[in-house]
Amino acid sequence: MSDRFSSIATLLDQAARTAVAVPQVSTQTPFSVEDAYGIQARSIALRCQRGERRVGIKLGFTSRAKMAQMGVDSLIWGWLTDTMMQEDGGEVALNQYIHARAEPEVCFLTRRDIDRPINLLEASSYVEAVAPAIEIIDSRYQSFKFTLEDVIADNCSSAGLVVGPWSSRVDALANLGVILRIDGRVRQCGSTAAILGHPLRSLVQASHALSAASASLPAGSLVMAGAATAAEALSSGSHVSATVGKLGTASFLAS
Ligand code: OOG
Ligand code: MG
Repeated sequence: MSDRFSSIATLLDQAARTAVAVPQVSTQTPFSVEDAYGIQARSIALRCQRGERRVGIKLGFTSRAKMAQMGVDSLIWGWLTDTMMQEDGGEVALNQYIHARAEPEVCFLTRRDIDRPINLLEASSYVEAVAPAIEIIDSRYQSFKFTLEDVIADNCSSAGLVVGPWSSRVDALANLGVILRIDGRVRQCGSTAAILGHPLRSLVQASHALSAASASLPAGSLVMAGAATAAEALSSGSHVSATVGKLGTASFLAS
């Protein structure tokens, strides 16, 4: 990787570690989507060198609500690491983030290695369990503004995740109501059908993205399917919950 891209990876990694935003990069130094994934890989390698462990991947922009909110209309993916995981029902300190937002998601726990492109018919056989989840996103760019290339380089704003109770009801995922509440008030609502028509399609897309990147995901990994609604900004003292139909609720207290 060129020095130029490697220094962008270091810049973004540092912004995440110090919780200090940086200006958008692609406006100064244009780069391609392929380069952006290279920068992302480099920044994840920096995390792993510090002892972080990959626990899965996340999909982004799998719903129209998210595409419209951020003005980006291509599916993206990034890595999740162990230090991003937050306890369900616990406290999440906001000072580790720059300008964190929360969004309601569905999380898959994989049953088999994902090491080739899979199709929708076989997707459920790759799932051990599903859970309602909240993704905490935190763009490392000032004002949460980015291009497609910028956000991919920034590991797709991955910052935290709260995974609710696991269930084996993979067959019940179609068209479940999704509600994001802050302090008990409904702030966003939608349906699991907003996620590419069915959240299992995110798993299919994940397998294709991994294979295009010559990467694979071991059994026992997490796959976040992408938000069904727009994200909401967080402030300390807020109690945040996401309910996904009969799958139940994931929650945390922002402190
Ligand atoms: C990019 C991440 C998008 C989703 O679920 O669509 C995403 C962002 O909005 O900052 O995580
Ligand atoms: Mg998300």
